[in-house]
Amino acid sequence: MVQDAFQLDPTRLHLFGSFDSANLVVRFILEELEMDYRFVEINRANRMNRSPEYLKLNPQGLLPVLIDPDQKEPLFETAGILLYLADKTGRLAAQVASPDRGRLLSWLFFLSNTLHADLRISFRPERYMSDEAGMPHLAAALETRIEQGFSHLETAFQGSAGPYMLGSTPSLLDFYAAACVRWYHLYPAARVFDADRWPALHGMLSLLQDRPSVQRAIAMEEISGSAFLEPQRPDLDEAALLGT
Ligand SMILES: N[C@@H](CCC(=O)N[C@@H](CS)C(=O)NCC(=O)O)C(=O)O
Repeated sequence: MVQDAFQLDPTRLHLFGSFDSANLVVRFILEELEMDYRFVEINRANRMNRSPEYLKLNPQGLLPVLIDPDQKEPLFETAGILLYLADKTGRLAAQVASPDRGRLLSWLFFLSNTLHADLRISFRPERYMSDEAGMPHLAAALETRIEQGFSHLETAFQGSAGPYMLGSTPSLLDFYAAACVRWYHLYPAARVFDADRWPALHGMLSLLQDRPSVQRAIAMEEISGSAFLEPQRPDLDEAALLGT
């Protein structure tokens, strides 16, 4: 079974992921770019992401991984994969030159190493700290940081000609920010994204979730309901959620 997933077609892109996980962001981009690729499901419930075969692709055992026959090595880390796909196709970021290039890079790295990273700690704080008594303090600090993160994004959206982060058309940033909002709603427990507090971001999400690429991607990831604004918690085996 594990072996089959790693029998790759040497002529095609392969996206490794599990439904409704970080690979969703990469799927948005692949669909938006109308690229040909094969999705390889990695079942986290049976720890397939910790199998020796998968660890050869990403030593962290994290999803997503993208394999492109053009590259010597598998790509991991969501933001790196996104920028790679943009560069490969010349769209959704690659075409963004000075004077907007700095804005693109700053916010892409902010999404990756601050907002996504803080969300990830909030999903599974016990991976970062064993002191039960301190756990509520960590959770409260993360809530503050994540809310500040959305407020920083809101300010940036308000400073754009809009409705997207870089103007009238979506870029990598919008898809990545939208996925962060989805995760904020769903994990670790239901949270509400405050439309009054973050209106420009909310406006972008309502446009983005109707895009055909997003609709296709969520269907493929077996997501029902709206993608970003009123998402439904997936009906997953609890084990599959470990380490979301
Ligand atoms: N920094 C990584 C984080 C990816 C990540 O958090 N992946 C989760 C799925 S949403 C995962 O693979 N979890 C499995 C685990 O932690 O064992 C990235 O941006 O790609």
